[in-house]
Amino acid sequence: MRVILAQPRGFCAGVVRAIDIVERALHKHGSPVYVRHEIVHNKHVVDSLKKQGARFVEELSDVPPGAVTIFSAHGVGKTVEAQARERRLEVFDATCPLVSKVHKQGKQYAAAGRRLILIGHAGHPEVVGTMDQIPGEVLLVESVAEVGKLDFPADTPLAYVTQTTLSVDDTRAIIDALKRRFHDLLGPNAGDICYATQNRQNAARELSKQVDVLLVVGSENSSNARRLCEIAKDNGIPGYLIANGGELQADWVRNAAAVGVTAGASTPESMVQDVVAALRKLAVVELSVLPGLEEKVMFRLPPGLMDVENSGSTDERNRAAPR
Ligand code: 0JX
Ligand code: SF4
Repeated sequence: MRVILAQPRGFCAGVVRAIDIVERALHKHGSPVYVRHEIVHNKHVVDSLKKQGARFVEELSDVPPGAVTIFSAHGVGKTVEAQARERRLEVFDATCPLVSKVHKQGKQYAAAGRRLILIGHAGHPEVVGTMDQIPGEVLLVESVAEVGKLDFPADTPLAYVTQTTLSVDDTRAIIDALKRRFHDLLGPNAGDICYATQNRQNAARELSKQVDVLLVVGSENSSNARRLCEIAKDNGIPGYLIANGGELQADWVRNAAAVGVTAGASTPESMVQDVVAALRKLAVVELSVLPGLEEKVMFRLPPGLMDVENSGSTDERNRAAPR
């Protein structure tokens, strides 16, 4: 069986930074540190940080007053920021700088008097945070069909921002539909879909042309990982989202001459290798990596943690990853 790994795959710069923040905060302050929401949407990452002393909560009311608290990579709204101040929490903000950039852009459009549209998935923590960062009403649009339901005049001054982990193709279709209906519309051309999301989707699309089935390693609640699975299906091959090698079903790959493997931005490389190991139990594997982009993006840590050592065990940074 030929097994081809996508490149790039797995951890993005925002995820590396977010995990780094939790581990450095633990090193600086000791256990426990509290993390609001899963730091990234990956069970293996969360479990590893729990073992190191992180405590995960959904609401700040579950954090003792004054405790060290970290906001997840997906960002938070104004309401959560205010709660943190009220409880005098010592906050380290692991919001990805590319998510913060969307918040800033949305605020600028709102300040210029434009009605704001957010293209994204309802209920996703990034969407909840972004909607609550932008003053005034923000209209959420999830599909082309929903563009048709917006009931304001064609010349209304509008602007849009987008969730960072959407499907590039779906988002382009929604933006085109908005442009067809409204004449005074501002927004970034391809939306705010981040470099990592775009690169992983491009690589998955390329890989899907060369394999019979695509395995996407990632958690169910990871938006960007789910989008990678959709790409397989859009290219006419089956795509399966699996958390690790234990979830692989022999049936999926039994008749496949070539199996593609990729991973969401929050998936550790060790889980990709776990899936490869599971494939090796089913067949003799010839492993290769699809030539692709090498990402060099890195984000700066918050000031209070820059000089702190990281002795954490989640720190894989894809160092051992085959390229
Ligand atoms: O569910 P998402 O894809 O937005 O997040 P995940 O899987 O935690 O990926 C990394 C964080 C992305 C924030 O933009
Ligand atoms: Fe940041 Fe993009 Fe990674 Fe999200 S997927 S954490 S926006 S780099």
